[in-house]
Amino acid sequence: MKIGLIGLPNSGKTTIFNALTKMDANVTAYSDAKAESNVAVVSVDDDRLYSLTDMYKPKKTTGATIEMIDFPCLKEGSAKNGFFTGNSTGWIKSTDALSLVVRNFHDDLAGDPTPLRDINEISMELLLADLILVENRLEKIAWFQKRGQKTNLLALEEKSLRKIAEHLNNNNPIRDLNLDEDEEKTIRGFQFLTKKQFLVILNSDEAVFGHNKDLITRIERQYNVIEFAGRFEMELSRLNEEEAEIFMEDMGIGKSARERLTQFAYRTLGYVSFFTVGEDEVRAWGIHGGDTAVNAAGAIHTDLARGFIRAECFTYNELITCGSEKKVREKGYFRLEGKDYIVRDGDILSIRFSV
Ligand SMILES: Nc1nc2c(ncn2[C@@H]2O[C@H](COP(=O)(O)OP(=O)(O)OP(=O)(O)O)[C@@H](O)[C@H]2O)c(=O)[nH]1
Ligand SMILES: [Mg+2]
Repeated sequence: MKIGLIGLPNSGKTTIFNALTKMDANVTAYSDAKAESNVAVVSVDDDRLYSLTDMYKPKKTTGATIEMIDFPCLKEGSAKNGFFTGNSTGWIKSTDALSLVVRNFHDDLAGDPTPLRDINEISMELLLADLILVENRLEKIAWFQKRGQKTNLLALEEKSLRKIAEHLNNNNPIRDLNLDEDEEKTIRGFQFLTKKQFLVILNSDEAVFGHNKDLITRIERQYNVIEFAGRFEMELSRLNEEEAEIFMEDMGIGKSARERLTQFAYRTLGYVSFFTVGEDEVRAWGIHGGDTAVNAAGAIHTDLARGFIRAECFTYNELITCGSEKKVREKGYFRLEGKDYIVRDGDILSIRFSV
């Protein structure tokens, strides 16, 4: 899973990136238009990994991961000015979800926070970027058709794009539009920005953190939202765990920024984790809810998907109830599943394959 942090200049994207990744990327009071993207992988906390590690005593334990990308600032009017066609485009397009960091603290230059206005502004930028893409493509299709290229595929693409254009013109993101399978197929290559899942991170000043219920309720009418005290949480991420816990308790923060974001992202993006276990490694893997055994195999390695024969499977809960893998077999919980088996959260898989 790849999540891109976007937001207006000085909204605290890099601060939050640092809090999440324990990195030390440059945080500045003034936006640097030439700044590069910061990229890091964060692991998803999962208590089940502790029990599995106890049981298998592997050489290493690896959590499921989420890749975080901190984009340089997004300037007003950036869709028109080509922000989404610049260096960042590839990165932004490759993400599964965009997380919009919204300033909810006073800034000497920009003044008091205007979170609702900021959310609206960026949403509009994203809609506009998609709309430009749609319109350019529609023009091109018209050009092809004028020259006698009239395939069914082109006609279907045109129909889908017109539907999308209308939807965008009514200020609605593409992720809310119902498209049938064929329509989905024709537009997949565009990687529209408003088709991506969208999470709002309200970045509150430590003084007001936890006191923004009304604001959060209003944002929630349209978006998934989570509140962080970015600057405070960046400081926390530099302390050792015990020290951090004391400060977190004081602030009424139950879990670390990383834990909250990864769990929130998992939930709202509909991800599930399965496990692979053994003496070498115990590992959690994140896949989309609804993914099949062969998708799961592919998450581990493309060879496993290509040569997939079957998946041997039992569940984490069965293992814990039985106390050992041997007992799981004795009790008959051990299953063999084919390609189309829908993997569930907590499945422990072993892929049989041949290439
Ligand atoms: N009070 C307060 N200030 C914050 C918070 N988060 C960030 N800041 C301050 O806001 C300024 C900008 O923070 P950055 O993290 O660099 O913001 P950014 O969105 O990455 O900025 P650009 O990449 O330049 O657009 C810095 O001076 C931060 O210390 C916060 O939660 N509370
Ligand atoms: Mg930054």
